[in-house]
Amino acid sequence: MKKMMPAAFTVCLSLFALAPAHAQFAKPEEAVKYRKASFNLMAAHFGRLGAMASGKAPYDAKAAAENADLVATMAKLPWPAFTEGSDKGETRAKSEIWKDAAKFKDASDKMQVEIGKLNVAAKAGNVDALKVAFGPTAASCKACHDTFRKD
Ligand code: ASC
Repeated sequence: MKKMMPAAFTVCLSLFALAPAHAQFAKPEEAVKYRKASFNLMAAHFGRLGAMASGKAPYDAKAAAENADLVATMAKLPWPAFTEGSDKGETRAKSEIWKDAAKFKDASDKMQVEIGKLNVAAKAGNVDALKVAFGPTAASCKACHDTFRKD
């Protein structure tokens, strides 16, 4: 099948894969919508883990593993959607994100590291492991919000 793929089509595919992130969004509003969607889904699944970690919901090992996987997947998505010009409109993103891009990247990397640990902990099959990992992960979310999000 691969051999039969016309060269031009292969070139097109490679260009698409290498396209800069901003090319994925036709308009700044679309980038804003996309990143909000990923953050909202992340928060929904993170919240379910939080409910288990705090004892507000019964611990369910399978649900913990599934929710942590979803959080880890969602955590990869928002970053390319902080495109140039998408600091305007219906967004709580502060201009510091663009002014201090290295610091923002650092904060988002830290959060993804914590989420990686949370994902491992959520698969340990006991609520204590989840509790240990949940706090530092929530703190890494908050650290970014405190600096880079309005309100
Ligand atoms: C959540 C959620 C966040 C983080 C943050 C942690 O459940 O929606 O944005 O935790 O509040 O401080």
